[in-house]
Amino acid sequence: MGIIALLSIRLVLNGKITLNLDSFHYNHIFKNGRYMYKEAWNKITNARYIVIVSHIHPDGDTLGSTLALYNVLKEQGKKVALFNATKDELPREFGFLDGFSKIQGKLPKFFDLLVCCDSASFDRLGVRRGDYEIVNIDHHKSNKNFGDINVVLSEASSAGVVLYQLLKANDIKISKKTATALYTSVADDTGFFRYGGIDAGTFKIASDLIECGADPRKIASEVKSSVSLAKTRLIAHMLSNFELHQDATIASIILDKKILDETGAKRSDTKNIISMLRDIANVKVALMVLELDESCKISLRSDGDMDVSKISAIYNGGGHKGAAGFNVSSSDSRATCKEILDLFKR
Ligand SMILES: [Mn+2]
Repeated sequence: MGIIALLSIRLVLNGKITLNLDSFHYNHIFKNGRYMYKEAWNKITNARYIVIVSHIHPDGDTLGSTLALYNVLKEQGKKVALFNATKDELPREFGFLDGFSKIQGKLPKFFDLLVCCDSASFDRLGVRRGDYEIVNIDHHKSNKNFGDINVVLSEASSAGVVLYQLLKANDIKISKKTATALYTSVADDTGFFRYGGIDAGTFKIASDLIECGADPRKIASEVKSSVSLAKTRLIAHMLSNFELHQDATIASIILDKKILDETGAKRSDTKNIISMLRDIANVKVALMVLELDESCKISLRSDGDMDVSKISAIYNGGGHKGAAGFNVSSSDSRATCKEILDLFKR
């Protein structure tokens, strides 16, 4: 054990992974180091039937990374299936990715390994525990390490970056299909290279993915230029009805069921539109309250100065410094909005 640990320390120091020196101990190395990359890949290679799961109400990061892994494993001749528990709400702008049409809303009866990407907790997967093992690939600081193997790099700007590191550490060739999915994951989770821990490493990875065949212009156009009319109407509603608070440093919008009905927008159409309010000059934090059947879904975005994941943590939600989300078990969207706004007064 000692020798392996020492070897891992050396490999990690020589590698590109940044370690937090405060937590420089066994567990950290075994969770985040190269040793873990090998372990994770062995587990995947030795599995007989793998189900790759994206999180509920998926975004470009979870879809891009799971589809990238799907393509890699297909190319290796593995038996593999794709699952999403909210299949009816898949955002269609990612439909150009290879494997997208193979995503199923039903789990296969028997499988021995579940691999998930971009899911901070098990309940985000929408599946039941069963007789299978889990490889958890993620970049959320709040990740609960619920897998049998957890490849969690909290400094990574997207789950796509973590999967990229995992593939590279295991000398896996990245095909054009895989590169396209990985680039989409990285681009989407950084708002097309604008926020969320982007650094030189992110650009190096993007550059390598372009060399592997990803077409940045085509991907940007597929993801960014396919907004439905319903979503456009929802955005129009948001832009004419948002409210400002605290010297116009906080912007909020409530989306009730009525407005979703009127515009014809689906829940997936509300994804990320809140960032438009955060982008208003002077606004530091944007808040969206989405009314659901018996709860409200809260989305927070900040310009980077304020850590909105701290608010999210109060409600057991997850997220990052600049983007976080959680549910509040009240269907009163107005009262909920006020309750969250009050938290910023402290
Ligand atoms: Mn992500």
